[in-house]
Amino acid sequence: MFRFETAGESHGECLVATLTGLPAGIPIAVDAINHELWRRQQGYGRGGRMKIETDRASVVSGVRHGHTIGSPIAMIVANADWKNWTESMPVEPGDPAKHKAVSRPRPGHADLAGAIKYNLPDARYILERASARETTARVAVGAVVKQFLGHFGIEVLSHVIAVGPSRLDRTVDWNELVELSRRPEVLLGCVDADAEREMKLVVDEVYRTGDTVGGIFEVVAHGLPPGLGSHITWDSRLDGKLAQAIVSMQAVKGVEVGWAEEGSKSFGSKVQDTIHYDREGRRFFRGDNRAGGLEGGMTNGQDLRVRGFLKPISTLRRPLESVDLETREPAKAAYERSDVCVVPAAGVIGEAMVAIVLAQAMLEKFGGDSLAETKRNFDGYLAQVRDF
Ligand code: EPS
Repeated sequence: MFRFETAGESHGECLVATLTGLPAGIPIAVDAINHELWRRQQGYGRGGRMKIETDRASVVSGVRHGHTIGSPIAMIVANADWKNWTESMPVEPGDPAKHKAVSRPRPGHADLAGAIKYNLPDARYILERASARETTARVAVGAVVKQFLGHFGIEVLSHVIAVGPSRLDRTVDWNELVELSRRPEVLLGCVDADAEREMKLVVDEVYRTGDTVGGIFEVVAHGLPPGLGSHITWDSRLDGKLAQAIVSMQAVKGVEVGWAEEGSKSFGSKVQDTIHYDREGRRFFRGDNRAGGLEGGMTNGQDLRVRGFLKPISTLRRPLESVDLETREPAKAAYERSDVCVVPAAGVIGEAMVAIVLAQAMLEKFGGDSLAETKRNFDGYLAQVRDF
């Protein structure tokens, strides 16, 4: 069975990822993993931590001589900041005077709910794991999985649609996303230069005012066969799995598949994608893609389009009202440092999550212990689809 797990604290020694169930024989380039980690670190609005870290994956299991061997893949990404935290977060008891306890929980963060739930008076133990630093490990897993999907002609990319109130109001096509992904510098991850300039002004304003800002990213998967996922049970529907994957991301409060919000305000005749047939190419196609590539919980062969809605990050330079856990007196929430805008990075994390869900769906449908076996099953299915 295909599954992955992550471990690690934001200021601990390292982040850890394990990935089990990928077939043997998939060529894996570590450079490609590191490139995805680099992409996650980019974007206008990042905080001081990104200047400390240059995330790089060390693959310690499951890949030998440049390809997967079927055994669990394990990866480690070292935290460069760890050297500054060895006395504050030692594994041994250490000196309590040097621990950096957090007693003023941040509104919007996991701090308070987690401290109560785990019965820990120091919210440090909660925020260390709740931090979006954890997504480094998800992106490493996603980068491996993308290399698997690439063998089936499936690619996954993202872009930013909105930063706060500033929004790009047009559909973006696949080629624009490919071009965007090749830019050597990432500003706000928007394909449109004018819209990106507006978004930058919003980020400048929140820098000035000590605030933070959220936004919307869109993940697009290209080259999918029809029929991944299923309509038959609630938990085999691909839209539900994608929704969980996206909303599981730190700060994401909502998800949209295709035209969800627009569709809810419109009429059936304006929303459904009409069906057509190309006799020469022997394939069905749609008049539009408002369904976002999913109908009845299954891919329909169009590009998959999933959006994530990010609330603003909860660590504010001008902290909000909170309560001190020790004294129970009103106090300003804790602040160390923070990003003010992470929407482009969230897009990269969203790509990883979508790639993981798609790989799981591919392996459920096509199985295979080796890439050759999975490919044979996949090609057989494509031939069946052509002959349908
Ligand atoms: C992050 C690393 C963290 C934060 C951010 C994301 O590093 P630090 O806490 O040392 O500044 O910058 O995490 C949060 C937004 C959060 O709320 O904890 C990263 O690697 O993406």
